[in-house]
Amino acid sequence: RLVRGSWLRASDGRARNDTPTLVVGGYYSVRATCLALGRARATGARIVGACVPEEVGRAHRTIDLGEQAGLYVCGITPYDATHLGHAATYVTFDIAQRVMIDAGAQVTYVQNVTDVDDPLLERAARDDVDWRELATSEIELFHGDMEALGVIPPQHYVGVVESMTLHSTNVARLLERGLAYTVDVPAAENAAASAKDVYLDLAQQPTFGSVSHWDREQMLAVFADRGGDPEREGKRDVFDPLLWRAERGGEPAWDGGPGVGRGRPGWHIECTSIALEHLGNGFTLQGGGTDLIFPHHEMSAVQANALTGQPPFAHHYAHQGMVGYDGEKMSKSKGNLVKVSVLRREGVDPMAIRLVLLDQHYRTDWEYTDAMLEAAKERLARWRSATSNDRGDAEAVVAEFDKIWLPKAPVLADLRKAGKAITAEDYLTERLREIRLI
Ligand code: 5CA
Ligand code: ZN
Repeated sequence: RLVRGSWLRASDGRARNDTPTLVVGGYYSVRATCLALGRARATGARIVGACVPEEVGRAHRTIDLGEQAGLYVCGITPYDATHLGHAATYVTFDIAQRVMIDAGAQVTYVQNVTDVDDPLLERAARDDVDWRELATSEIELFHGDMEALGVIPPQHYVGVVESMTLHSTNVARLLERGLAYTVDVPAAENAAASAKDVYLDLAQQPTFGSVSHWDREQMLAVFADRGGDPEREGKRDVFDPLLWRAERGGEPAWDGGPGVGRGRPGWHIECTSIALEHLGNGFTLQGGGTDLIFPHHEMSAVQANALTGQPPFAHHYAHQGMVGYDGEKMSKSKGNLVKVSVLRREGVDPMAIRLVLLDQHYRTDWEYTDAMLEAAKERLARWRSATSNDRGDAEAVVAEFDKIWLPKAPVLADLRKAGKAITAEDYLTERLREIRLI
């Protein structure tokens, strides 16, 4: 199938959707998905839906895909990318997209890039570089890593800066309808006298909590660490999310129009606006890491509900477990990073990296070790050699492969029983192509 998409933003100066990517088959995946599809395949069933990641905190369920499916995955904040945690997230949703395509859906995949945000500005200031240059170089690095990892690009790759009017327009609409309110900026913060921040009034939003299903205590435990400002004076509720941050001296700002004023959007409204614009309300699946369940996905959804009056924003959610290293979550703020670009520079085959990621269950937290990479390199070499020689070792590799990825579906044996002429080499070659390892 031909899938159109590219990693270009409108502001990159070239038209989007101009890079066709050839996808060969491609539904093998993290084990859960594979299990369902493997079973369906083995029985010769026509696959009309795909078992993809879970609802938050709930059991697996099958998503009925229509002909048109919308996928929105939260993109990077472009500094210190791409570490293996990011890569795990985007490879997982690459699988999700391939599953949907394979099930016959026309997938519109949208990803944002948070190209203006506090942590990005802080990093640029620390390193004494222009924040725009930092963002641009990190985005380029990310695209190179994604291409090397065989990730199909989204149809719409959208930056916050280039879509600024979407955000300010939505903030203005919420203010006009009395669903948002303004808060004075403290005098010490170097803003114009008339400057006001804008917050959403959660008391008017009955759907708040319907994405995470968390109680207020759970929410409070992480809110401040994940960009929230529970202590901010003048807010009506501690969790009311920031929609628009009025300009402070020295910070980048855009004209938000009447009622909104100069400033920049809050984090969550960015994903609300970009998804509504490019997918519409009620799209199929929103993804990201588990660190985004609350507040980010909760707030993005509640803001969309406030704008449209028609929940749900996304019908389904799936979250990649956190990848750790040296005993902690791999994160830019802690600096315990293993970067894809560094491994590539060291000469590691990106397909060995992809294999490390595919060998984990997407939903479970896991810790990366160097031994995993060594094992993946060795396994990859063995699998490749089994498809390219006639020493007859393909049978053993097929058995291993099926044990890992198709535990309930001894496909080769089934095919033989059904009288299909297929060799172990043929079979393995086909399987490895499908997960892009050869
Ligand atoms: N720009 C926002 C999303 S709108 C953001 O969270 N950016 S990020 O650069 O911090 O992360 C990019 C993606 O990688 C997010 O989906 C995030 O949930 C995921 N992620 C970050 N760290 C890890 C990790 N250690 N393991 C797995 N996924 C991670
Ligand atoms: Zn997001």
